Amino acid sequence: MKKKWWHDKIAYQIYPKSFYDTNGDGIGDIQGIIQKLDYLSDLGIDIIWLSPVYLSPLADQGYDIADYYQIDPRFGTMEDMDELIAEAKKRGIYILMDLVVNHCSDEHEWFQKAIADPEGKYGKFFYLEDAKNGLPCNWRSYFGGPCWEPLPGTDKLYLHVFHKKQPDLNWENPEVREEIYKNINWWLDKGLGGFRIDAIINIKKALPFRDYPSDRSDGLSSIHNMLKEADGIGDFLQEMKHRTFAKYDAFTVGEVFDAKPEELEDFVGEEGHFSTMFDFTTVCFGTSEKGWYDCRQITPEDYKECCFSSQEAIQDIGFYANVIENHDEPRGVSHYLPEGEVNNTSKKMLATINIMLRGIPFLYQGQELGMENMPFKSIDEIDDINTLDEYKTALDAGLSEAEALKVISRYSRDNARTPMQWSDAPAAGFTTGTPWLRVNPNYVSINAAAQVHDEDSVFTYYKKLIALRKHPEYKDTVVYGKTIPYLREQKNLMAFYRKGKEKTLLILTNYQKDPQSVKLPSEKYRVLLNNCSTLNQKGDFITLEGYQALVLELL
Ligand code: TEU
Ligand code: CA
Repeated sequence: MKKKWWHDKIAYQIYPKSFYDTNGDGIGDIQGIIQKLDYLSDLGIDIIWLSPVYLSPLADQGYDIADYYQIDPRFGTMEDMDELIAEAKKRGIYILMDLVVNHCSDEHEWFQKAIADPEGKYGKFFYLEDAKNGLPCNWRSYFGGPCWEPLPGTDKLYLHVFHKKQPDLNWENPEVREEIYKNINWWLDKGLGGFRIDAIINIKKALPFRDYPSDRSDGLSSIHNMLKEADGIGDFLQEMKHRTFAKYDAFTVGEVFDAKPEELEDFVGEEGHFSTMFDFTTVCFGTSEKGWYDCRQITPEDYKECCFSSQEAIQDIGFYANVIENHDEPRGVSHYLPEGEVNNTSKKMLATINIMLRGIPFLYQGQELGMENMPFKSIDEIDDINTLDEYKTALDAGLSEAEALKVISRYSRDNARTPMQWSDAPAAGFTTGTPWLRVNPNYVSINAAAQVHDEDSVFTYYKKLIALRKHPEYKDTVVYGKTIPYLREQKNLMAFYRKGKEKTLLILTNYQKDPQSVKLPSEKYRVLLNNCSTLNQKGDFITLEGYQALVLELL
C-alpha cells in the first residue's frame, strides 16, 4: 500500500455553532476555534474538520449553503477563516471544510435565478419538473414528506432529497460540475488540507424519475430504494477528484452510506474516489426504514461483529475513518454502552476500541471529555429538523407523546449539538450570553477544565491513546498493522491483535460490567495502556474487571 500523508493522522470534528463563542451572542464562532487551537494541539490532533461555516440561513445548521464563497457573519469573516488556516498550520494542523454539493440553499443565487426564469440557464442547475402531472415520483425526503415542492410562482416542482430549503443540484449538468470544481479549487488555493464530503452518494439519481414500492403508510418510498439502482456515480467522483483534490494531494473523507461491498475499492482503494470514508457499520446497525421508533439497540456482541467485519473488508484495500459519534448521531458513550453502565472506565474502553482499530480516527468535539446524551424534558427543547420529523413519525405510528420523546431522546442529532462543556462556569463556559441550544446540565461535572490536568480523566486517557498511535516505536503497527480478532467467540470480550511488520499488539476489552477471564496467547508482554489501576493475572489467564481495557505489546 502506497503511504499517504494522512494515514497516521488523528482528526477532530468541530461543530462551530456549539464549540466556543467569543462575542457573547450564544453562537460559537471561528475566533472561538482559534482560541482553542492550543487545547486541540495538546490533545494531539492533526486534522480539524469544520462543519459548514458558509453563508447560510441555517435551516439545517449550515448544510444549506447560500454562498459557497462567503463565511456566515454569525461565524465570522473570511479574514477569520484565513487566520484559522494560518494559526492551525503553525501548529501542524490541517483544516478540512465541509463540502456540501448535493444541494444548496433555496436562498442561493442560483436557485433564486431558477425561480425567476425556470427555462433559463439556472433552471437547469436543479431538477425541475412540470407540476401538472402530479409528483414525478414517490421518493420520501430524508427529513420527511415527498421530495417535491412547488417552485414558487411557477407551474413547476423542484427536487429536494433533504429539506425543502435544500434543493438538489443537477450533477448531470456539466455547468454545475464546473461551478463546484471552481469553488473547491478556490478553497484549496487558500491552503486547506482537504474536505469532508457531505451526503455525496445522493448526487447520482436513478433517472428517469419513477416510483418505488412504498414502505410506509404515506405511500412514499425511502431514497435508499432509488440509490440501489443509481449507477455511474464513479464517473462524477473521479472527474471531481482529478479536477480538484488530486492536484493538491488533498485529503478527502466521504460521507458514504449505501456503498456496496464490491465498491469499496472504487471508493477508497489506491485509485479511489476519496482518501477515506466513514465506517458507519455500527451507526447503521439496527436502523429501520419505518423510523427511529422502530430501531433496534445494538449489543456489545453486535458492536464487535460490526467492527470486525468492516476491518476485514477494508484492510487490504484502504482505510476507513473510525467514529463513535458525529453531529448527526447521539453521543457514542450513550449509544454504545448499556444504560446505567456509562462511567469513566467504560468510556475509556470505548475510546480504546475507537483509537486502536485500524483506520483514521475522527473524534467529535466533547468525545474526548466523555460528553453524554442530553436529558430532553420536552419536544420544545429540540431544534433539529430531522428530530422533529422523527417525533411526528413516532406519533403517527401510534406512540404516546412520552414514548415518542423517549425515542427521539435516544437518537436525536441535538444530543451531539449541545454546547461544548469547557468549564463549570455558567453555560459551561461556552458563552457569556445565552447559548443557542441548552447546555447539558451535567457540565458541572463533565467539562474540560476539570479534566485537562487530571491524570485519571477521560481526556488524559484519550491523550495517552493518541500519543501511543504516534509513538515512534508503535506508530507503524498501530497505523498499518492488520487487525486480527482474538477469541472472537468469547461473549462480550472484544479482543484483537494489531500485527505490524516489527511488533504485535494485543487489545483486550471487557465489554460488560462483570469481570471475565481471558486466556493470554503468550505470557510475555508489556502493558502499554490500562484503563484500570489493577491487572489480575494468574498463569496465562487475566481476569479483566468490568469494562477494563488493556493494550499489550506481545514480546
Ligand atoms: O447527512 C447525510 C445523511 O444521510 C443524513 O440524513 C443522516 O442520515 C441523518 O442525519 C441521520 O440522522 C449530511 C449531514 O451530515 C447532515 O447534518 C445534513 O443534515 C445532511 O447531510 C444534509 O446536508
Ligand atoms: Ca459568537
